[in-house]
Parts: sequence; structure tokens; C-alpha cells
Amino acid sequence: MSIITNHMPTAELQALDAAHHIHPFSTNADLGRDGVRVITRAKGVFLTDSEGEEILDGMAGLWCVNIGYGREELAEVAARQMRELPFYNTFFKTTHVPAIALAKKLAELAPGDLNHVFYAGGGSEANDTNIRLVRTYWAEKGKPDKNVIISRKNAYHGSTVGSASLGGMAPMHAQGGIPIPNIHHINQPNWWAEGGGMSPEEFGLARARELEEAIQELGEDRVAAFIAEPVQGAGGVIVAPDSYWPEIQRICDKYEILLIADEVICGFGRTGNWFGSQTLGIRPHIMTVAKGLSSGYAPIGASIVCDEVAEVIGNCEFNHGYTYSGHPVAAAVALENLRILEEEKIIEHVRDVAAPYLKEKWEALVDHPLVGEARIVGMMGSVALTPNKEARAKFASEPGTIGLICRERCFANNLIMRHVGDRLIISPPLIITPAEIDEMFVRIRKSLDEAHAEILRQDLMKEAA
Ligand code: PXG
Repeated sequence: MSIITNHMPTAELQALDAAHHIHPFSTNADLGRDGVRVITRAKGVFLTDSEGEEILDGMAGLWCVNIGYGREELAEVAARQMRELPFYNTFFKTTHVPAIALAKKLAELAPGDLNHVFYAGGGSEANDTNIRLVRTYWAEKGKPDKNVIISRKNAYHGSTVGSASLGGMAPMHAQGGIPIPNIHHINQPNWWAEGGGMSPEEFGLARARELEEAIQELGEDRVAAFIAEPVQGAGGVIVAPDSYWPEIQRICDKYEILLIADEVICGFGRTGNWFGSQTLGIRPHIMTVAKGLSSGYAPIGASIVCDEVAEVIGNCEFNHGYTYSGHPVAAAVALENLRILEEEKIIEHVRDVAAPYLKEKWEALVDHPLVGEARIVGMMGSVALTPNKEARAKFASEPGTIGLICRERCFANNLIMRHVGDRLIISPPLIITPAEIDEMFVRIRKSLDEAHAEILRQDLMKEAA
């Protein structure tokens, strides 16, 4: 068998990739146009590709490499755990030390009485668990019809059948026969795009009250849970107006609706606290976690569940579980990642150093001719691109055209920054230093200037009718 190494020519790797590798959320045409980028190694906040280019990773991998790349300790823990116990399951009255230790640590870190952990392989699986968990909870309490889960349009909760049904991404719902029944979507609190003539505060209240209206319409006895990301990530880093979350909390309390906070992106320091729920003042019954739980070094996710839900679920046999629930290597790696986050005071670094510095520079981007609003919470930010700031106008071009031009300039300048439609987003590793933030902004500003010149050259600086 031939061995594929980092030392093969890029073109050969690209050809093999094109021949055999199906990529998520990609068309062959997109991948083939100028070839995929082959990443070979990484250290700190920098990636290296097969051409030897050093790329500043403004997305922390995929919102996950919170402690940065290249931490030997995690490699060592993984190797040690593989030698000692590479696998054992957690079914059939069995457990192992990494699963126990990580569950105890998560119970300590999680707010309130979120003291119980059901493991999964990632965020999508954990959200699938949540669907079955909340429905089983209400069925056990004698309310089997209390099985509707309310979610939001433009939310992202994963790619499995269940989690994609929870998500509110229309292009995902257009494929593969989803959503599953009894998932109901309300509108998102995206003031910039959808706020019309309302103030952000009025709009936040109005959007939160859609939850109450939905509960009243569906019937209180039908609604099991509401799920939301504290800050919508993949939807474009949409930060709700301040009035939104207190009203959502009031409504969930009033109607006895289980609140699920999807912390897959917001968890483990991203917003300046251990969890986004703490930053936004939310009291969830269940939190979905993944990504930053292991800083992406091993695939692992979990549902962290409050005492009451865990007790009721424990009274029945919850017929649910994954081979890799609590995988010992992944759990050991996650535990070491949490040790580093805690002992190196990375969340304090975010709160006191990195996030305030990033915020100042990020919000100053509104002086750029392409940028309408700049929003940021902790280490996740977005800007809305617009041809007319005062009118909060959209571009006349196909949505995403302008965002893609900007992203391509970022890539060309060795900066990974994403676009979601005509929003640009960042979510760098939490360990980024002020000097690295300075370097990131040199690249951001250069990329935006080049994109602006290109947009003018193509005569695209035009408002939609
Ligand atoms: N919930 C949230 C809030 C997420 O962001 C998931 C669940 C699913 O997790 P897994 O581990 O199954 O992928 C996610 C994942 C993007 C992008 O384009 C975002 C995610 C995944 C892939 C792409 O921003 N988030």
C-alpha cells in the first residue's frame, strides 16, 4: 500500500483528494476551481499548508481549537490512554476512569445544578440525544404529547437527521427528507437584517415573544423544549439585542418549557466565561457541548443535564447510546484540555486581555466603507457588509457574492476568516495575543480594502431594490 505523506507535491494530493474524498457542504466545482488547500501542520494560532504558507487561523479550526494548536500535553495524554485502555464502552453497568473524571469536572464547571453528563461523539449527536431526552422526560412524567421542540430559523445544531431538523437552515431542510415531525421554528433575533424600523430593544422583545405566541398556538401541553445557541454561530455570529434573553427566560419559566442552550460554539471560554449561558444570563436545563470541550484534539460532545431531568430519565431505561459515548481517549484528552484552560487561566486571558482588545479593533471596522455593523461577544465576532450603512441595505447581487469576494481576499492574504452570506465572521483561538491580534487586523484591513476595490471594479456596490 502506498503511503500518503505531507511531502507529496500539492497537486498530487489535490488530485487524490478530488478522486476519493467527499467534502462537507461543498460542490466539486467549488473544490476544483483552484484546488483545495492542504493543511499540513499547525502551532499556536498559525496553520501551515503544503506550499509552506503560514496562515493565521481566525476561525480556530472550526470554532473549536480554543487552546491553540500544538499542545504536546494532549498528545501525550492520548498516547498514554491508548496504551492503558484504548476503548471500553459505558453500557451494561460498566464505566472507566476518563469518563468518570470528565463527568465530575463538567459538573463542577457547569452552572446551577447541571450535574449529569451524557456523552456523544460531537455536537450533532449530543443534540440528537437532547431530542430523545426531552421527549422521554415528558413521557415519563405522563405527558407523551408534550413533544414539540421549538427552535429558530438560521440556527445551526448539527448535520444528523435530528440535529439538522432542530437547525433552521433552509438549504439543509431542502435535502434528505427533514425536518422530522414536531419541530417548530420561530424567527431569529437578527436586528441588522430583519429589524425594520424597530429599535434593537423593541425588536429583541418582539422576537422573544414569538416563543410565547408559538407556545400559545401549539398549546402549553404540547411544547417540550426550546433550543437555542446563546450567540448564533454558523448563522453568522448573530448577537441578540439585550432585551431578548431575559424575555426568553421568563417565557420558559412561565410555561415550564425545558431550555436547551446549545453551547457547542459558545462553551469553554469563547464568550469570556466558561459558558455562553453565563455571559447572557440564561439558566438552561440542558447544555449541548462539543468543540472547545477537547479544543478539537479529539471528537467528543455531551449533553450536560440538570438534576431533575437526570433523575426522571434514570427512572426509565433510556434506550439510547453511542459506541463512543465517553470514549476513554477522547475523554482523557478533553480533561487535559480543561486542565490547561483552567490552570493557564485562558478564560481570564479572554476576559481581561484578548476580548477587550479584539472588541476595540473589531468595532472600529465600521469606519470601513463596506462595513455596516460590527458585533462581538468575547472571541466571536461578525460584521455585516453593506452598500449603504444608514439604510442597513443589502447588496443587489446574489446574497453571499460580496461575502465570498471578501473571504477570497482573506485567504489570499493568509488569513482564515469565514463568510456567511454577506457577513464576515471570526472566532480565533482563545490564546491569541495582542500582537497576533494586531497582525490579524493588518490582514483584515488589507483584505477588506482589496475586496472593496474589486467590488467597485465589478460595479457591485449597489443596493437591492
Ligand atoms: N451546535 C452548534 C451550535 C454548532 O455550531 C453543532 C451543534 C454540531 O456539532 P458537530 O460536532 O456535530 O459538528 C455545531 C457545529 C460552520 C460550521 O460552517 C459550524 C459547525 C459545524 C460545521 C461548520 O460555521 N458547528
